[in-house]
Amino acid sequence: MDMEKDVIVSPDTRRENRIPPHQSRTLKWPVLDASGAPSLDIEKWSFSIEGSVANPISWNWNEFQVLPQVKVRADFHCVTRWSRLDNLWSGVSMRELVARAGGLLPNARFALVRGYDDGWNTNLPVEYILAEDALVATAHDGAPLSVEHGGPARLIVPQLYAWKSAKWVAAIEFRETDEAGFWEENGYHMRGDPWNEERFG
Ligand SMILES: Nc1nc2c(c(=O)[nH]1)N[C@H]1C(S)=C(S)[C@@H](COP(=O)(O)O)O[C@H]1N2
Ligand SMILES: [Mo]
Repeated sequence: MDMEKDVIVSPDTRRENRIPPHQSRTLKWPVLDASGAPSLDIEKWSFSIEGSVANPISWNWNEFQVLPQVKVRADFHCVTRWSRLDNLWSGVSMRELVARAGGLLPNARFALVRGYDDGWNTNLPVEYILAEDALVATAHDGAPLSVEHGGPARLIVPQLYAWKSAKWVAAIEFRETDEAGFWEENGYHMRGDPWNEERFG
């Protein structure tokens, strides 16, 4: 479906009606976060995969740059009711990252994702973070990801509401049990599928 043949097109983006219930399309890209961008020193940046994987692993910025890159075209649906269509993300696919951590252990059922903004995290089921369109993105529409949108690197999980797509991603912990993250503790849904309007738990 995509003209660029090396682009993974998110399954939701291939739907005929691409706007989930009670969402409206925006051509802008609003900035939304709980407490603003953390100050990050690229020399000290690292990203880790922890918990229920065969070999927990962590990359510094230079190591992360040389991992195989993918491009994903996907829509982005915020629970505050805006949807931004046709984002072109580039970065490293979650499947690639988990493979480099030796793969999931059989008890891995949920992910708890931490941002560099102090205390912020979010939880989701493992099948969404391991979908073919999920990635740690370092660029958007051909430009390096801006700090306000989560640069240098953010998680993108196109098939869930945007709050699961952790900006300034620091670590992903795979777990047997589901633990509520920042918004989830405040009543937001443990899964957050926009097509089923899973806004609140
Ligand atoms: N680390 C971190 N990631 C975060 C947030 C946050 O506060 N901290 N907010 C989430 C919310 S509620 C939304 S809607 C999206 C917004 O992404 P954007 O600012 O790039 O549009 O980021 C999500 N990721
Ligand atoms: Mo949000």
